[in-house]
Amino acid sequence: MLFGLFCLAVGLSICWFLWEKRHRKTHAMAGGVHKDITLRHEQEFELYHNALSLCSKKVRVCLDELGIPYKGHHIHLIETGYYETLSRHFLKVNPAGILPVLVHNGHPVYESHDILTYAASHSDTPYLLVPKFEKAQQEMQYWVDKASVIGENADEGIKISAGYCSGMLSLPLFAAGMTFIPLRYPLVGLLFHRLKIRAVLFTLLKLTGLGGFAKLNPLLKKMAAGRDYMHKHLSDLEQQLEINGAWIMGEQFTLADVSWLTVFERLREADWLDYYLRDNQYPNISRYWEALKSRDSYRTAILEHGHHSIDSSLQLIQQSKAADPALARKLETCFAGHAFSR
Ligand SMILES: N[C@@H](CCC(=O)N[C@@H](CS)C(=O)NCC(=O)O)C(=O)O
Repeated sequence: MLFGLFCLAVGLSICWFLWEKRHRKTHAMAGGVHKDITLRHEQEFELYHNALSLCSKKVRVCLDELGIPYKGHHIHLIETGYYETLSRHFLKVNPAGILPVLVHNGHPVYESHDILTYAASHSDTPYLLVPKFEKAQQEMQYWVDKASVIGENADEGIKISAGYCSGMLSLPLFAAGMTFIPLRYPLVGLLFHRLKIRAVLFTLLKLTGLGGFAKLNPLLKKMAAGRDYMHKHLSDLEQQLEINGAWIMGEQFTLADVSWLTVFERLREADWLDYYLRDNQYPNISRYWEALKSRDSYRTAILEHGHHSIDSSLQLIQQSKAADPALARKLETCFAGHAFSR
């Protein structure tokens, strides 16, 4: 009898899994607008985004700076609650299962750096966030890319992008945040995530917590590489600001500044800002970060979209470091120089 029930439960679970798998097909999507796809929509612009997601923040700041009104759809990531990005309803919006997605007149636009360019070209005021001349546009694009998450190879990405480094530096934040998420939620990712390595990572972080993470050398090494390469990107930015003054491209606030704003915001919420800005190591960047925070878009697109998971994770990191100064030291010094010695 018991064996019969067990077999029935296993059979039903397999049927459920196969049925769900058929309805949750995921695959990569190219960046830019997809005119061949039309989604249900109510407004000219709609944005699928998440409070914590760095790439979502970038697009929210961009839309607010451009004065483009949009209808927002908040979609959970595992970091803020559960894998809503792997739900059937969201996979219809983006089969890649990632955020953000801008929908313009029903057509989805993928990849945040492409969304910025697309949105800026649909603003009522031409050249609001983009310089007029082609050479300056190319230079701006270099700085946009340097703060973006392009491609899916993080080990290579950190060498060219501060955006990728901030992803690596987020590992302690994610480890802290997973404390508040039940184990069954990351397990869903093991079943349905296109990029299994991400689901494995979050399951592992759930199992280890922040304390356990600090003992996992392979992950610490990755974080340390991101931490050290970030210095290289910040030195480049410091030099650019020294020459150009107020913003990356000089007098004009551009898509490059939009992109870097979210990199610094991630450093703030993952408790790395003091490490990078202490002792006035980067005086121009310190001044620049203050100027970024004083923009209206920082309030409307970042602060007003706060989420309790971000605050609780940051609080937990700060409390853990205060209670165990060795942990703070380890995060700041482990595998120092390793990234450059390979
Ligand atoms: N290159 C993409 C990266 C998008 C991306 O990785 N988004 C993250 C949030 S910042 C995501 O949706 N992750 C969901 C997951 O991996 O499960 C872009 O710039 O839009």
